[in-house]
Amino acid sequence: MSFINYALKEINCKVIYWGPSLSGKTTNLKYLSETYDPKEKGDFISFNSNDSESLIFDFLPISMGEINGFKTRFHLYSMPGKIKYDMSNKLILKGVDGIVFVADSQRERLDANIKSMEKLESYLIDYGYEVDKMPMVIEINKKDLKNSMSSDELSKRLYTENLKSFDTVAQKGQGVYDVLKGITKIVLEKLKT
Ligand SMILES: Nc1nc2c(ncn2[C@@H]2O[C@H](COP(=O)(O)OP(=O)(O)O)[C@@H](O)[C@H]2O)c(=O)[nH]1
Ligand SMILES: [Mg+2]
Repeated sequence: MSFINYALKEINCKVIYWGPSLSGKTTNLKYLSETYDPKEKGDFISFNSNDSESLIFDFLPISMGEINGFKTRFHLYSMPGKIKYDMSNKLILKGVDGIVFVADSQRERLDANIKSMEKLESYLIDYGYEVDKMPMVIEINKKDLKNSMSSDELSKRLYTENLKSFDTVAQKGQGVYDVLKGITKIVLEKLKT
């Protein structure tokens, strides 16, 4: 749930990068943390699951300029994606304003993508969200690899043809900012209504 601080004139939104293990979620946040205007971002916090059993997500806070005199801040999170951390995967969705579904476009990861999407939907329903109304974009990552599926085919298999999708090579930063702009735009549009 976005948090509006009227005294400080700030809007805070929570965006989660969700997807199967190794799809490139951390790579997205890492790239943003390395390239975003240093004055407009906070510290990138990345918890490796080997180091810590309880804190296993990545976190990057960024500012995105002003809307109607309110400073907008986005708190970007990623989840680990491993079944082992199922409880934390679910908990991180609490209060979410927008989701970037990072799909691994390699054909052999199709099942993992589908399972991850099913999990996401069931958790959102558990929290009482209307899945259709949740701001969400699809990132089709690893487009540099030979066995990569087309965004059309993958979107069909994920039943997300109605959502905006972006082809990316997160490892090289390609498309990472398009995805960020895509999701923040939808989140802010929803906030206005
Ligand atoms: N070939 C290729 N590899 C990628 C791309 N994006 C990420 N990777 C690699 O995929 C692996 C998993 O990425 P990571 O961001 O840790 O995945 P996460 O589990 O979703 O956080 C790493 O070795 C990345 O370097 C990409 O666009 N193309
Ligand atoms: Mg990760």
